[in-house]
Amino acid sequence: MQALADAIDKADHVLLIAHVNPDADSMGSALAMYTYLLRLQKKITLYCKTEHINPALAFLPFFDKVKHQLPSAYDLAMSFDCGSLKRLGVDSSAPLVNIDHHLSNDAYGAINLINDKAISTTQVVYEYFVEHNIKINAKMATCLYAGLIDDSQNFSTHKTNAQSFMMAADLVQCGAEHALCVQQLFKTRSLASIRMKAKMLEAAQLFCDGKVVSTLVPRSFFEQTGAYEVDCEEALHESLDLVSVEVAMMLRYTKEGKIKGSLRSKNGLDMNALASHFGGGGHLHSAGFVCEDIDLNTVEKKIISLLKETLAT
Ligand SMILES: [Mn+2]
Repeated sequence: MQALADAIDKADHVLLIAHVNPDADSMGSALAMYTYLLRLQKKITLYCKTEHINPALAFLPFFDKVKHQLPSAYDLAMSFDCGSLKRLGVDSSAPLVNIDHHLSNDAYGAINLINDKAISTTQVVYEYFVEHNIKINAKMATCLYAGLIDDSQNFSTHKTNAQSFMMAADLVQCGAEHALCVQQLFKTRSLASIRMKAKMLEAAQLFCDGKVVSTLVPRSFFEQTGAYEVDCEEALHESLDLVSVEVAMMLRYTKEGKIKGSLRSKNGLDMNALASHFGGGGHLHSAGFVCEDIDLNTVEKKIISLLKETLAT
């Protein structure tokens, strides 16, 4: 990707953007790039619109450098793990490099480094580093590894392949802190998150002969538990593990009163296509959307009727 190398070379001040409600993949890929750009002695701002970032990510090197305000000037911007421009939460005033692995990514950047076969955006960044003979130090390795294990749910998703394990081995060799990443991302939880999970599993309902599980999350769940948005993920993933279930969905209200839908599937059912009915997108087995001026039950009904058609064919 010579275009990106040239753009970095020319830039003085680079703005790195993690998506709203960032996960380990978005933050990890942005922080790996941050660490690399420090080496090049560039001026860098790492921006994320979300002010209350999941504290589980605080172990990532240079996490304390994240800013929630844009600098007045910068001459190159890069987005990480943002499938659409909306997810950035910002309009870039400089040429934008779009680094991502979402199937639905519409190449909104001036430069697009997109590989929808990649298991994580950190894989895309890793391959860029390897291709350009950029030495991966221990800090970069930990950031890249965090995105790899988080997006692959510890090497358990369908995208996991030989390459994922080779990348993991190489990163650990480069000094990635495997134990720390596992501890922070999978073995550390708040009481609030466990309470959220309990509420969600209790609220889950089956549809379509048990092939679809749906969980509606009102704002009161957040108020009663003190959980973060990201704390909803675990119950969603667990509900997909139910023996009869092929699709798991979660619909929740955001702080702004919009509806955020999350769709997960097994057996190859296309969630990217389903999410596109609501202006969203993502990956084949994992997608999402945001909509407004409608209530949770109406959205749920619409999705169930779309799924009924899909499951019947
Ligand atoms: Mn990702």
